[in-house]
Amino acid sequence: MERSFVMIKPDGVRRGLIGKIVTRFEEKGFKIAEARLMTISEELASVHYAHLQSKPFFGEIIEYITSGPVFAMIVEGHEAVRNARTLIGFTNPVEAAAGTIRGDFATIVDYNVIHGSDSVENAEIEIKRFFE
Ligand code: DAT
Ligand code: MG
Repeated sequence: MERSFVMIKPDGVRRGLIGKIVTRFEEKGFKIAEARLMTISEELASVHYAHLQSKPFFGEIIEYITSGPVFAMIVEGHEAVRNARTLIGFTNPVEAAAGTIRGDFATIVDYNVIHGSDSVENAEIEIKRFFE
């Protein structure tokens, strides 16, 4: 069964959305294989967002993702990576359809509530990074 790495970001945890978001994954048909509440170090954050290092908002996303606990999950299911991305919605909540997690729970790209791996290869890397 395919696996993806999903993480409810600090604003989602602060706003009390863990239950609602986990429910969406369960209702869609995913198995929650592992989950943990954790605080990300600046070092881990910089590795996770290394692909955005040259962006002007890099400093802000590091500050944001380390600002409080995140809820990290390994979700399992058929085409888990692509199905999770569909459930999560487009990066910018303005473009995310209603019914998606970002479409329903976020308004601004800086605080878009949740992360999901963008490829099977990256999912395995991120699972190792956050769970081993
Ligand atoms: P995604 O999270 O949909 O995979 P990404 O990997 O391109 O998108 O970017 C990672 C995160 O960085 C994204 O969830 C929110 C933040 N981000 C992306 N573009 C941004 C922008 N233009 N301004 C502020 N934050 C941004
Ligand atoms: Mg990404």
